[in-house]
Amino acid sequence: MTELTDQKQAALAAISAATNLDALEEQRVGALGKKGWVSLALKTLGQMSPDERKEAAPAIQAVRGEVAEAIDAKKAELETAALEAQFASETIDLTLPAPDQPKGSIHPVSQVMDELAEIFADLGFSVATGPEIEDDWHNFTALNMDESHPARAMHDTFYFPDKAEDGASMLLRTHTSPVQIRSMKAQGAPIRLIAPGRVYRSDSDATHTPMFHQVEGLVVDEDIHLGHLKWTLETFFKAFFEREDIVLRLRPSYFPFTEPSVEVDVGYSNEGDRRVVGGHGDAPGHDWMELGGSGMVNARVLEFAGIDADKYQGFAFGLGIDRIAMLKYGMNDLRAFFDGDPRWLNHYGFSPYDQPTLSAGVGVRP
Ligand code: 2NL
Repeated sequence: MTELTDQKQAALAAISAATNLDALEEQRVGALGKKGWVSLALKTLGQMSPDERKEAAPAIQAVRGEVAEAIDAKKAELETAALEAQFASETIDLTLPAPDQPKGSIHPVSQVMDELAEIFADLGFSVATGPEIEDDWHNFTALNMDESHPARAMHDTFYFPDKAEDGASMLLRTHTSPVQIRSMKAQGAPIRLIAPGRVYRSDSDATHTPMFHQVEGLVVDEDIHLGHLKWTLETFFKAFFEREDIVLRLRPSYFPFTEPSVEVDVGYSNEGDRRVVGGHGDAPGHDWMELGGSGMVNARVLEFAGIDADKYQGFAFGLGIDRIAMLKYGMNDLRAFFDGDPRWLNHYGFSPYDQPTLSAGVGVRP
C-alpha cells in the first residue's frame, strides 16, 4: 500500500507540474492506461484472498479516482490557458482596411466624365450642370437658331406634347449649350466652364443613339482668341489620351452659335483594327479624324446671354464623350455603351474603385 501511495504522490506532483496537454496525456497513460500503474495495482486484486481484497480494493479505487480527477482538472486548466493565450495573440485590428470585394463597375462614360472634370479643373474650368428638359429658347433661340432652323424640326428633336405655362415649347436638350447660356446669364463674364451630360436627338443606327453624352466648354473673357482655343483643346487631349504627340487641325466650318467656326480634327493611325490617336494626320500611315466642333462664340449668343460683346469675346467647343471614351478604351460599338451588360464592362476592365487622378495618370487601369 505504501508503494501505491508513493506512486500516487509522484503522479499527482507530475500532473500538477504538467505544462501542456501532451505531458498530461503521458501521465494519464502511465497511470490509467492498460499497462499503467493503477491498472497493474487493480490486477493484483485477483491474486489476493477475499479478506485482503476487501481491504485493498476500495483503497486502489480511491487512488484511481483521485488521479483521474486530478487529470481532468489539470486538463480543463490547460485548455483554458491555451484559449486565453490564443485570444491574447490573435487580436483583431479593426483599423485594417476591408479586403477588396468589387461588386459593380464604373461605366466608361462616367469614368471619362470624371477624367474630363479632373483635367479641366487643372486648367481653371468649373463644371456646370443644368436641366435635361429644356425650353426652346435656351436650347435654340439663345444659340442663334431661329424658328426656321432645320434642327428644330420634330424629326430631329424630341418635343413634349404640353407647353410650359409661359407658352414655351419643351424638349429634351439636343446639346449642353443651354447650360452655358444659363451659366452666362447667372454669372456674367469672365467665365470658364465645362458642361458635360446627356443629350438627345431623334437618331438611331450603328453610330448614333437617341441619347448620347456631350461635353461643351466655354471661355469668355477680354482678348480671347482662337489661339487660346487651340492650346486648350491640345492640352486637354494630351492629358486625356496620355500622349504628347497629339496634333490638331482646325478646319473651317459653320455653326449658328460660333463665328468663325472650326471642326477639330486629330491625327491618328490604325494599329490592327484599332484607331490610335497621335501623330500628324498627313504623315505616312496616318489620317485625320474629327473629334468635335468649336469656334468663337457668336456675338449674338453673347448678347442673348446678357454679356457685352463689345467688351468680351469667347471660345466654345463641343465633344462627344462616348466617342472619345471609345477611342481611349478601344470599344468599337457605340450601342453596347447603353446595353448595361456587366460582361461588356468587365471585358474592358472597368473597376468601381478606379478613381481618376492627374497625379496617378488619369484613367489608369488596375
Ligand atoms: C460638335 C459641335 C459645338 C459649341 C458646340 C457653344 C456653346 C455656346 C456658345 C457657342 Cl453657349 N458655342 N458650343 C460651339 C461649337 C461647336 O459642338 O460637333 N459637338 C459634338
